[in-house]
Amino acid sequence: MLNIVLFGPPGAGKGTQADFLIKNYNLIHLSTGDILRSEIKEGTTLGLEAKKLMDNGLLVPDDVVIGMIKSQLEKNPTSNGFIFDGFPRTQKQAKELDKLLNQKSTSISVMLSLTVDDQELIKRLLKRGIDSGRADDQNENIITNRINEYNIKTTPLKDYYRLQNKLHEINGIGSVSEIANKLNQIIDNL
Ligand code: B4P
Repeated sequence: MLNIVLFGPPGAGKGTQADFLIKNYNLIHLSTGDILRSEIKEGTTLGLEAKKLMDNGLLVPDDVVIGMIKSQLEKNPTSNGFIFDGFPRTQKQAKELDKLLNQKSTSISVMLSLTVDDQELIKRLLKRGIDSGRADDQNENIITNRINEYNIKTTPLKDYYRLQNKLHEINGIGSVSEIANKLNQIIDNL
């Protein structure tokens, strides 16, 4: 199985690149952000609780997102592999993901980490806020909170995967296709 952690700060291009990877490698795309947004749209209790945190740029509790990923893994027992987009975001999430994959006799193959400077991230997200109306992309203070959450709680995960020789860092500035080509090369050389 090919299991990819697609990593990077908000606005780095994770969702954008995931669209190419799922087609090229026939993988299942699991984006915790997308799952949470669909819970919000359906007005579930989980969605209503998550919305308060997401609208302020804060992370949703670990147990909530771990439960979501667990149920998606159970729903897809025969997949070629998964792209984890926006998950894990904390050490606890990373450890639980390892346990869940271990139960399926598999593991993370690679972490693809997109690096983009804060100024570019803010520019991209404010633009998406205008184009899509996404609540957490509309306000620079909320975007800054998301970047801070990433720097404090999520960046340490690079070390978690670096220690396992799974971390690959890629410059996330450039055309979408240039970046997609770089990701493909890394995967093809695994
Ligand atoms: P996510 O949905 O994961 O949102 P994101 O970090 O903004 O990344 P996304 O994938 O959508 O954007 P992309 O970089 O592709 O998370 C949203 C919220 O959900 C979090 O703040 C948190 O509250 C909650 N959450 C989600 N997962 C969680 C977890 N595991 N634990 C706890 N809480 C969790 O693209 C951004 C923009 O850049 C797009 O408009 C795109 O068109 C543009 N872009 C992409 N590539 C580009 C390029 N090369 N050049 C120029 N623009 C580009």
